[in-house]
Amino acid sequence: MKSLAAALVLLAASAFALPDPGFDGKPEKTAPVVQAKASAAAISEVDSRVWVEIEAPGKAERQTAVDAGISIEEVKPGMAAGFATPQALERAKAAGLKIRTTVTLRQRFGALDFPEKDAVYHNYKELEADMRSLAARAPDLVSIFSIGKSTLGKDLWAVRLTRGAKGTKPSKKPGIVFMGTHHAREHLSTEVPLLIAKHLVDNRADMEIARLLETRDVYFIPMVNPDGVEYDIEGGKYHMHRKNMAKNADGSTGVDLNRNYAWGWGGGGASPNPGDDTYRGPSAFSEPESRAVKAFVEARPNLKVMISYHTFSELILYPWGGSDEQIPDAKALAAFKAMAGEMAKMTGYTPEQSSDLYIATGDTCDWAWGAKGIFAFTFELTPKSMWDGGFYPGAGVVSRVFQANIRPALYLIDLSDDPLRAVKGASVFASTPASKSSGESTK
Ligand code: 0X9
Ligand code: ZN
Repeated sequence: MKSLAAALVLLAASAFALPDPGFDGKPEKTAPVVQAKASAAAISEVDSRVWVEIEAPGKAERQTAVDAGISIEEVKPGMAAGFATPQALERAKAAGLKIRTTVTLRQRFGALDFPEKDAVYHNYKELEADMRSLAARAPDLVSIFSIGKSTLGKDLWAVRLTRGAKGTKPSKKPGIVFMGTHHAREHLSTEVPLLIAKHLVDNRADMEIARLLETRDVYFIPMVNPDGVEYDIEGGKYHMHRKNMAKNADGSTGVDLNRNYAWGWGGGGASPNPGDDTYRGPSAFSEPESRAVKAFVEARPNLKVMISYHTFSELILYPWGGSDEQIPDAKALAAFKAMAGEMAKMTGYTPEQSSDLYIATGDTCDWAWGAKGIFAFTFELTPKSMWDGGFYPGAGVVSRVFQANIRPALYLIDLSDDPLRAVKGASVFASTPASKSSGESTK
């Protein structure tokens, strides 16, 4: 394993990376993302969480760690690592886990700093501005609307791309939704859906993309947790913040939105302790952000596919995540596996059932599949490990990660009319398409 010093050198080196050009070769944006605010510097100084590495020869130890309230972020042979409050660390020790190392967040991430080097990433205002300019560029195709308000009252913006329907007007075309940043510090998960939307608009004259925009109803909600995102970059330094900005009864901040959905809510891998990073909230859908996603989905029975982007680890995950059982519908399971396998070939990511990583209840995709029958995938984007930049891999990766993820996006948009087609390889975007995609629903 690399030393901490080596990793910090690596992270510091990424500070000098130039802003990455967009997919069209033009710089996406040049403005610094945040202005420094004096008050915020102190906040990360009082953050008592630690980065902890535990001995974890197998899933049992990972599960014990998750159940103790540690948010596991990295899995390697023999070990797992992640964030823990002092209380979660004590619970993990009491449960018999062997702790290899702990470091404070300031020790581990103190060298990181947001502004200039990562200016390519979008803060909330910049995201909204880019969405509006996208809509202005192709008003016949693009509309934006708010799906609801965040805990602190920000609009949760959605972009819709389709021909012949605007805003919230219903459509009978098969639908798909791409979402980002349920978890605040996973900023790359906002960039990827935004760049996919831009790609579709800028390449709308391409025959296959024109067909998709004609026959599919495509939604993007790139920032599900804007309060958390803004807090994470406040003051020009990263705060390693995962949750939303809810004020909890015990005075702590935040609910893990990816534990707050009503499928298996309250079960394993989702902490009942408000201070933990994986706090599930006081009840299922207690949070305005997850409630807004629920309402958005329920208003659109045409939605057949969902991607919830996260970082990091380079994984493509499919339900269940809350249980080791396989989903009972054998045909659907075959389609999930075919799609995940195909997209793994396109990206080099690893396909697996979510719970193979660890069991965690109340996640978005379990609910989308379990309650709504939507083929829902969690993508854990780049990098592969904490040592490659973790949540903050720098501006240099944005374009490359988008490039790796555009084909899976086109593939899923294509298959959204009938995801079961995946088992036959029936998409023009598959690596070995069985036949030319008809673009027609087989349902
Ligand atoms: O723990 C999560 O919410 C996801 N990983 S992250 O590092 N982005 O926080 C993974 C969710 C996978 N789902 C389940 N295992 N249920
Ligand atoms: Zn995440």
